[in-house]
Order: sequence, then C-alpha cells, then structure tokens
Amino acid sequence: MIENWSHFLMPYNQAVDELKLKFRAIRQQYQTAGEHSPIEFVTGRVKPVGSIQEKMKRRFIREDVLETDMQDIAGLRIMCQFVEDIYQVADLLRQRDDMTVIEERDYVSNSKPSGYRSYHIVIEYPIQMLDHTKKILVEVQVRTLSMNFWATIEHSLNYKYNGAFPEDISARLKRAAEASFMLDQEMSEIREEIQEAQRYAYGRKLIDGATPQPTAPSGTDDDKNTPSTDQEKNEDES
Ligand code: 0O2
Ligand code: 0O2
Repeated sequence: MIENWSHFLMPYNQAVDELKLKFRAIRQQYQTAGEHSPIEFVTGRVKPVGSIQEKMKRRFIREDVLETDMQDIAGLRIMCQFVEDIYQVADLLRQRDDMTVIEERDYVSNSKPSGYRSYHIVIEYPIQMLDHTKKILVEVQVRTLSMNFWATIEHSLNYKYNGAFPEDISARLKRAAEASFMLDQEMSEIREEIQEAQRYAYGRKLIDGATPQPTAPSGTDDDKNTPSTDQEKNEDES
C-alpha cells in the first residue's frame, strides 16, 4: 500500500517542473537565434491521486508495478504550430542526453478511432535524490494547436458522457476531427509564408521592446529587423 502519496509523487512533481523549464528554454533558444520555434507552448501536470487509483483499477495495475506500468503519472504537453514541428520536437528529444526516449506512439499518422491525434513519446528521466538517482517515466504528448483544441473539447465532453457519446455528438466530433486535420494541412501549405511573417513580427517586437536583437533570419530582409535611420533609432529608444 502506498501510504504517503505526496512522498511517492515527489520525484514526478520535480520531473514535471524541470521538464517544463527545459522545454520552454528550447523555445527561448530558437527565438533568440531568430528562428521559428517548433515549440509554441508547454503545459504539464502530475496525475491526481484519484485518477491514478481509478486507472489502476481500470487497467488492473498493481502497486508494485505502478512505476513501470503507468507511463503518464508525469505528463508534459508540447503544443506546436505545424505538423512538421511535431516530428522536429521528436527528433530534438531523441538527441538529448538528459533523457532517454523509450517508446513512441504516432497517433498523428494513425489517428485513434475517436479522431484523436497526437504524438506520444515516453521518456525515462533521471531525478537526483539525496543519495541516489531515480529514473522515472514521463509521457510527453506533442500536438498541434488544432489537435489540442479538438482533444481538449473531446476530453471535457468525455467528463459529461463518460465516453458514451450520443450518436449526433459522436458524428460531430468526427467531423470536427476531419476539419482539424484539414486546418493543419492548410497551415502546412503556407508554412513558409507564415514563418517569414512571424520572424518579421518578432524582429519588430524586439526593436520596439529595445531588447537584444536576434541574428537576422535567413531569407528575410535585414532592414526589416533593424532601424535603418538615426531617426528610427531614436524613436525606438524613446
Ligand atoms: P485538464 O486535464 O485540462 O483538466 P505553469 O504556471 O504554467 O508553470 P501550471 O499552471 O501549474 O504551471 O500547470 P500547466 O503547465 O498549465 O499544466 C496543467 C495542464 O497540463 C493541464 O491543465 C493540461 O493542459 C495538461 N495536462 C493535463 N492532463 C495531461 C496529460 O495526461 N498529459 C499531459 N502531457 N498533459 C496534461 P488542467 O486544466 O489542469 O488539466
Ligand atoms: P488523462 O490524464 O485524462 O489525459 P495509457 O497511457 O496507459 O492510458 P495507452 O493507450 O497505452 O493508454 O496510451 P495512449 O493512448 O498513448 O495515451 C493515453 C492518453 O492519451 C490519455 O490519457 C489521453 O491524455 C490521451 N488520449 C488518448 N486517446 C484520447 C482520445 O480519444 N481523446 C482525448 N481527448 N485524449 C486521448 P488518460 O489516461 O486518458 O489520462
């Protein structure tokens, strides 16, 4: 019997905190380099004790194998603008030496029957305890903003209907999943143009905020990112 859940969950809390920080730092590094970040935003949570216990019952998971058999006690979500970014994030995680990818489930190419799409990566992540290193499992769900919108709505409807959706709701969710898929496709088609506009907007924001200038992104006009006249410079500093 796990008697002290907060003690059991302590390394999981630490992992979620550390990984949120690390994944957000990746975004920061791309921005500082003036490049498109494949990471738009990051959330994370430790599964509440009640949900862990419910899932143990549902999946017949014994306590002695809880740490290995429940992969999502610590969960991170990485939201991306484009489907292509999802695979870039997966590559980034595989290359890191502070974590080990042990399993990947691609529900982006193979969506679930519900219409759910996301790329799931299970990593093994070391937590430094007082006298030893503890490796724990963390599930990272990588998805586009559109996939996240759909999953969030479907998840909250699940609370109401407990998975047994009325037929019309189920049909609407399927249609919404198709629309979400098409939205992602459309955005991918004009990705280059969107990214160029975003680099330009980000460059302007840095100038207006008088914060350090990122290196000029390739393919953009340097003049768009830096004030060209003394008058402009003075305006930016005022
Ligand atoms: P739900 O499930 O929508 O009811 P911060 O201030 O941003 O550093 P904060 O506010 O403590 O940190 O938490 P953060 O980073 O916003 O993370 C909480 C969110 O984690 C949840 O919001 C979900 O968006 C996300 N999340 C929930 N369940 C899972 C899951 O199973 N796996 C993953 N990877 N992420 C999950 P809610 O509203 O609390 O949760
Ligand atoms: P939560 O905290 O409510 O999100 P397992 O991970 O063991 O539950 P499996 O099939 O091995 O199950 O893993 P899978 O399917 O890769 O990941 C399960 C998680 O993916 C779920 O966590 C959801 O967060 C998400 N997910 C999977 N299918 C759907 C779906 O149809 N709709 C939505 N909205 N999310 C889905 P949990 O356990 O439900 O926990």
